[in-house]
Amino acid sequence: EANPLPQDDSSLENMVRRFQDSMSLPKRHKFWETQPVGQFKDVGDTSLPEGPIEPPTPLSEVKQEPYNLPSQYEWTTCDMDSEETCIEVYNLLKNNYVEDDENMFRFNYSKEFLSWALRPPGYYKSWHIGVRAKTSKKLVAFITGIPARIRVRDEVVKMAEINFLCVHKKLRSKRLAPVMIKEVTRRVHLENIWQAAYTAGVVLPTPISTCQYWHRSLNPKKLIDVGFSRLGPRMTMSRTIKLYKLPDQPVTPGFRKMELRDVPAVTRLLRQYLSQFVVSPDFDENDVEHWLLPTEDVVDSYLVESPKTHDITDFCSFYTLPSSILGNQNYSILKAAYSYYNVSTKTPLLQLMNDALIVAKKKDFDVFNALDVMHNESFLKELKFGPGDGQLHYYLYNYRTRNALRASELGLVLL
Ligand code: MYA
Repeated sequence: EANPLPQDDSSLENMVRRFQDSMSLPKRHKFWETQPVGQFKDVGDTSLPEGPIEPPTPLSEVKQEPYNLPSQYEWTTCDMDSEETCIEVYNLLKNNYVEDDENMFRFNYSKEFLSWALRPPGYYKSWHIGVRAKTSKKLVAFITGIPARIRVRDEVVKMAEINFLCVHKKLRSKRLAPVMIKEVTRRVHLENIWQAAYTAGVVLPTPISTCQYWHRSLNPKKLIDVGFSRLGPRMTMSRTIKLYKLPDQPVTPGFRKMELRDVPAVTRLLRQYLSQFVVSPDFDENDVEHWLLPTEDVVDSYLVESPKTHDITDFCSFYTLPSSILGNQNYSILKAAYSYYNVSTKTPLLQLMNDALIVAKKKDFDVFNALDVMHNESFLKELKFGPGDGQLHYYLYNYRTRNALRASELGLVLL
């Protein structure tokens, strides 16, 4: 890569940035400052109303042609029904998607997971957007939206959930991401949808909430061997293994896997439960069937059916998201379960989640992860989860909330 001029470091802009960094002032965001999102300068301004930041424009005024890409690249709509395209997307993400701060692990979403995550009820193929190199046709960037109804307090808003933004490592810092975000925005607007929800590990203008991941070791020896966790002070390996030991079977009577016939009862239970949070999805039976009915190696759901009344009283779920382990001699994959939606009305949440840990362990997961959203704080410490480093920020596009929300006010989990 010939780049003869040391332009990047000496530019005035970068001097300003380094000065701002050193003063820990909020960073400038050349792109995000132009977008209808909460701006840092407005934080704490209680005179601004809650709700859309700008009104919808007439559909006839939405740009009809895609945004311009640098001339070597072209847009492609990724057909996730095609095994071949699915494999291309899978490989792009496997090699270029999110890593931890120390670059030891990288998300490795499976093809089956991507096909599930991107094809919920009412999905738009046009929102699965790729960028290819014109000459080689190689897929070099990706961004997706899926439709969702998201409730914010008493308003149910049609939104896009934006995910899987990825630019090939060799094409970073060339301002491709803003073009991709503008293009997905345009295609969402064409469907007469004007709001979006997304999460990111980076701070952008402006999080509606900031959460933390917690990790529960299921296979502590492997986690320590691969550098995911460390032996605690005054701990031996055998004491650590004993500390994280779990029973062989769930302990709650009536605890079983969710089935198709449970969809109506689970929908009622979940809708009732999620209504207490400030932000949550507005799930109907079709959504519950898609998002929560178990799919092998993608999503697992269990419920408690009362042995006496046969009522469905409690529910828990987790999704499967392995990470590649970068540069370890002995292991290449970390098998992680991520807590999804959990509802307790009769079984204490602590006991329900302990049963979830037990089934996850039986399914050979190495670690069980959970955010501190919803009521999760009530079980994290007691069930021996430890806080992770790094945070997850939640964002809304073109929708302002009065204040930032506490993580426990969020009833939404994005994949
Ligand atoms: S979060 C996961 C994001 N993906 C990764 O972290 C994978 C590894 N990283 C990469 O592939 C690249 O680093 C990416 C940036 C692609 C992330 N969300 O092209 P650039 C801003 C939003 O030179 P690159 C997820 O998928 C950055 O602040 N913006 O940078 C949710 C700067 O803008 P500004 C981000 O490093 C995505 C500009 O991009 C993110 O080559 C939600 C720099 O562009 C980020 N995660 O590429 C997207 N990272 O100057 C928003 C950087 O202003 C959706 N940036 O600071 C918005 C709603 C749209 C729909 C609306 C409908 C109404």
